[in-house]
Amino acid sequence: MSKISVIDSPWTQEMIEVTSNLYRLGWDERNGGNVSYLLREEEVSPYVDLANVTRTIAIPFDAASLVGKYFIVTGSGKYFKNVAKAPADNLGLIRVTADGSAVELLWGFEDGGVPTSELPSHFMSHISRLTVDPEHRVIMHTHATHLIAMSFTQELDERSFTRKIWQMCSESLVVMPDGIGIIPWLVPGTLEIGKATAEKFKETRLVLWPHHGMYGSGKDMDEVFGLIETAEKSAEIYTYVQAQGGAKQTITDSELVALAASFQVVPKVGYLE
Ligand code: 2HA
Ligand code: ZN
Repeated sequence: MSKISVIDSPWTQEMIEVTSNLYRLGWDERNGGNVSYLLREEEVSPYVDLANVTRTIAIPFDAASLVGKYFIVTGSGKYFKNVAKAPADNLGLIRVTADGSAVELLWGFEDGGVPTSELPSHFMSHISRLTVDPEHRVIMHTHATHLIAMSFTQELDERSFTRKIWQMCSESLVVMPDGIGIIPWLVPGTLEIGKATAEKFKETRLVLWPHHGMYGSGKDMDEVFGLIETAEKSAEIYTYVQAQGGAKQTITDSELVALAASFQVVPKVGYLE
């Protein structure tokens, strides 16, 4: 029985849309950035033959707690710029093998590609977020320009960095009451950076990789994109404020407390006076 084209699936369309938007915003130069999206079998089965594995690709860590799970992911070395015009080369639909040591390719990477070099960070982060949020589905990494710039000029202290982001947009605290986690600078693509990122994701949905980019997580594409673009917007405003000579006034802590109460969010404990 022939299936409907994978490219017409809502989840492929969401991947095309989000990678195109991230590129359009100037955050994902060259092969920068990567996205992985956890899919349910019933979302996948109308589009692909689940028994037809085109390749099996070993992964360098134990993904035992993701056995049998399906993800659509961006490819290693692939450019977000090109996803919309060639989705079947730049994206891949994978399933974790029964022993958690590899992934089976069910669709995509047609020019021989493999999943993102950041698959360890993505998989460890999915595992971490699923333990705190059963609805969790998306991990997104992007080189958001102003957040990266702030990682050079500001202290890499989670509380002080988060407070600056909260102060620059009235919506920031409402969107990200859990704040921004920060890991040390680490070599991308390694298990070490994956472990550090996943550990931070137990407490927050945003993790900054200093001098590199942002990781976001959430239950759907809009939530994660919205988190990252709100943090990045605040970082952009921060940049302009500094360029204009620094803030003469800001949103005060008591105003932030009132904001949180009004929108019924709980700011990370200890972050406001
Ligand atoms: O995939 O952004 O962190 C390219 C990257 C690595
Ligand atoms: Zn990166």
